[in-house]
Amino acid sequence: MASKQMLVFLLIVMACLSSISLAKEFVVGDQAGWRTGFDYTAWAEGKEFRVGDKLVFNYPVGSHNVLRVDGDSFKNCTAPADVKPLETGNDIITLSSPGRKWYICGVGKHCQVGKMQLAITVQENLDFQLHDNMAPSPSVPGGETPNSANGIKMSVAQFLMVAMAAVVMLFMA
Ligand SMILES: [Cu+2]
Repeated sequence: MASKQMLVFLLIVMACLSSISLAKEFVVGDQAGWRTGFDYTAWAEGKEFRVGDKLVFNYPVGSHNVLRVDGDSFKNCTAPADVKPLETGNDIITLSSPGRKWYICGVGKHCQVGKMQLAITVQENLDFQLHDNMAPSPSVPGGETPNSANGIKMSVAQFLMVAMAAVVMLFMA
């Protein structure tokens, strides 16, 4: 029955599409963007960051930059020499591992005085991660993905849905 197989195919496609939309994009500071005098601690409060989500830093090119640092550098507002700043004005960082993450601006005294500091905690993505190498890595304008953890992700519900579709397909055959 071609139409039944088509239905199963559509179910699988839907499951894949909905899994893609699971990854969230956080625009740091929302409309304010990445600037001095904004409370990024308050901004991050209550937000759930998960592996696979993205941080977007928006700012006028040349005014600021983004440095990924460790906890000590964050506290002291120091930029280690080996940290390459992101400076496109639209820096996108894919959160590729769980744990505490720190970002500061390395321009002038923007960190010390302007409080351009963002600390977040990234939580493990509880979803199944399948076929890590099958998905083409998405292009990341202006940013670099530290580790390529971009794969097709499926939630438990979606996995069950696909499994059910497979069972249905078996019965239809
Ligand atoms: Cu700055």
